[in-house]
Amino acid sequence: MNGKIIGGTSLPHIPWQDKPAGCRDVLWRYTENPVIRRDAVPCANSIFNSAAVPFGDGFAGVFRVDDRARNMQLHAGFSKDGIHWDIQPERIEFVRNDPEIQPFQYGYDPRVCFIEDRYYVTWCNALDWKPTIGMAYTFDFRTFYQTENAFLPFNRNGVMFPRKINGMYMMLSRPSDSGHTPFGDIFLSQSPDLTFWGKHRHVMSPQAPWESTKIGAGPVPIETERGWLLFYHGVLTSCNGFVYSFSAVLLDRDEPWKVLRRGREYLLSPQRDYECVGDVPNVVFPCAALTDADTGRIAIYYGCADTCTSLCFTTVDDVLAWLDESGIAPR
Ligand code: BMA
Repeated sequence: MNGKIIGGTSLPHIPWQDKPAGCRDVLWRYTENPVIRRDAVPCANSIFNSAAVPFGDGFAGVFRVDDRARNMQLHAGFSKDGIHWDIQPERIEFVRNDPEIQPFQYGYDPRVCFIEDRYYVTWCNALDWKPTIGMAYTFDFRTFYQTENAFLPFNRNGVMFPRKINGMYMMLSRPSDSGHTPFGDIFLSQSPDLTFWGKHRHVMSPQAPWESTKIGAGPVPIETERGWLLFYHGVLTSCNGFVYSFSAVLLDRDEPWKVLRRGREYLLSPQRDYECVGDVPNVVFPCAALTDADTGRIAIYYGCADTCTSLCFTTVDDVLAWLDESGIAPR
């Protein structure tokens, strides 16, 4: 049995291409990848690991732009079709209503999650130059209000759920170290107010070889009749360094720290030139997924080789059927 998307809206203008004839993969790439080139903004060295959401009658997003001094910055952007983007040339200047919140030092790997009446941004934020999960909200992608960091350093890949579950806001994250962390599990934390986070739960650890070094949540989880569908990245350490791929897992709808079924294999790994060659070779890193509740279509934005941004497609039914057929039950 497959599942309908719950709580999602119709998105008839979702970026989309049908699955190519003869393709046996669950997930297929946009033929015109990459959709955002590394130099789409004058100051940019690279634009990757970025998040897009439906906004008005088009789309908006928060983009990781590493500048030519190699500062890691966040920029807002807008698009009519989700494919051609107008990324602001200036970085986001966060408004801090509380002066005790530390001024922005760096930011990377943003996610954007619409909850109730606004868009929340989570990203890897510096607290005294040590990475943790920063938070902000916006109504219009013009003014961003920074709030307290969710966690202490060191942490990365903070990904919120799009609604309260059993009265609590929930966020996935991956506790880490100060460098290119050689370990990492996905954990879940809960909050009554988006400021104080606790009731921490372990969700999952690396299991298969493709993800054996570390794993981290990707786009905001998609609610389906059968559970929360989460795409997540996994890292293998090869003799030539890290290889980032991604797969999917189904989490319990009411207790989302419980894994119902997870992929045995990756769904996408770095195989195209633009995924294998760049500032950091062999990286595909998903940070956002658009969904159309009417058709179950999913469009995933993923960073490629820490250099540019691409799109790939699948459907809720395709991924759930794949998890049923070849996935692993929790042990
Ligand atoms: C991670 C993050 C990501 C990056 C990946 C591969 O630690 O920095 O932004 O894509 O490494 O370099």
